[in-house]
Amino acid sequence: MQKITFLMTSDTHGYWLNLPNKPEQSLLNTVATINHIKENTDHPVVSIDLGDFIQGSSFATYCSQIAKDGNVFARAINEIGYDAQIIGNHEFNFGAEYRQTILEQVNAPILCCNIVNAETQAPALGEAYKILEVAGVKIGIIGTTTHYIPNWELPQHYEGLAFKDAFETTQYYAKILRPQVDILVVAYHGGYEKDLNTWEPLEELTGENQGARMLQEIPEIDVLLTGHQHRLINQQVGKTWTVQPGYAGERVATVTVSVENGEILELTGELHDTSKYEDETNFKAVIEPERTQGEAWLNHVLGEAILDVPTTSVFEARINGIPFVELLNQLQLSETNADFSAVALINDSFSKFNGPVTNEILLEVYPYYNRMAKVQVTGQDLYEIIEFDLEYLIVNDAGEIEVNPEYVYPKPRHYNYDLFSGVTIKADLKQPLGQRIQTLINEKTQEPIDRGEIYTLAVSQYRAVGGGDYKNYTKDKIRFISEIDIATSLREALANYTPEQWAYINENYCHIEWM
Ligand SMILES: [Mn+2]
Repeated sequence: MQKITFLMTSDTHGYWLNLPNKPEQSLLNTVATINHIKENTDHPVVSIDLGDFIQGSSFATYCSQIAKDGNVFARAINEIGYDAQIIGNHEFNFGAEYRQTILEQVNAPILCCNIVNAETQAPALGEAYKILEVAGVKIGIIGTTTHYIPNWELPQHYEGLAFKDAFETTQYYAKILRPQVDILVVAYHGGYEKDLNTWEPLEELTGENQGARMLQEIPEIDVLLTGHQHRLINQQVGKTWTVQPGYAGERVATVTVSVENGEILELTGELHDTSKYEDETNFKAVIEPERTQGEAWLNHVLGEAILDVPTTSVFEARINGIPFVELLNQLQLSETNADFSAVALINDSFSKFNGPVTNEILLEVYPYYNRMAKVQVTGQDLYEIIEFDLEYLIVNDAGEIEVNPEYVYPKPRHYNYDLFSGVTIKADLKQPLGQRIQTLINEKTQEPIDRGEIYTLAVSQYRAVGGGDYKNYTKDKIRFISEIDIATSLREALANYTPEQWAYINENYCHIEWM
């Protein structure tokens, strides 16, 4: 009998300096965990990273936007010594040149079966699969990426590429590989669209996540590695073992397969908590000099924000408005000249954007790279967009407003709720979904929004291309996309805003009335 352990990381998101909300921990702990597992395993270990490894942390933003060099991520990946690298959706965020330069520096084979050259239909970012022979055992690894990327990404970031259905392409290669290998591994940068015990859908079945369907309909798979949703999953489903190791290196997943004469005898999996392991190898040296340079840049003070913080509760800020969000809306309005603006309050760090603001604080409060878009909509579109937006909120039996549980589980999606400016919304959340707007008032004219009229609305590029599954945002409605991104625009405000501009925001941040 031979044992093989598949070790996997996913969605590490460049957290080499410290983890979100865990300043004492970083990917150095993840590396220590990987080393510990390898040293304490007396049979072969095959290591796979599932992608989303160059974007997310403020350090990753420093590398892409300031140093304009992501070589540090390739160096780190190479030093860890993976056997395969998979592509995540966030690998597309900073454009083709940045992405390709990093991928070319990665030693491990890049596996991606379903992102293809639009003309030739051949895999464009690496090989579709790889067959390894380890201790006499034949292992097939298929790499797959969620094909939903065009629903989030700027078109110029995937020019010349086509995204084939992840499920269908994986199924196609699984049938080809199965007769050739003893163990078939699918490494899928995507998650599960259904509950793995009840098979109840967990979300609208858009194709973003197809892991459950792979488990149900591709029996050829022995090990299904997943990511993208940042969930902690470790279980057997039928004959397949499947795992997902969370976010930012918080867990390392292992799946151990016992095989004899080509037959699989046993599968077991584990999620290893990385907070328990300290780096003793001075891996830190591998990420120098970027680490030190990045820290210096992150600690630089950009200017002073004179913003009121009427609440530190992110829930209250979302339902009543907050000056920080008004600042984002005002920046989008001045950049695009749109009639109205909508933007999400991404996380609960907004109260830090007050007083002296460093690059670190700015990127904690606004961590994404997003440009600003102007979209042309009818008044009817605006009604439908805001009705869909309001589905984020429900009223419980006690008559209190709360977050719709569908936006909390399985993946928190609070970033899909936008707050508006330039239009005053009067809404009654006790009415059925889709019928909650009582009136929409154009703040410029004080007239109601006319359903037949044409308006312009400023939103993030993510929203404009369809992010968040708002049906009314389609690419044909985009009239303008800014050159600068929202974080850069925030930096300019910190440098240039007058006391009058700050005061205006502090007085005019509320645009919603609950009935
Ligand atoms: Mn991710």
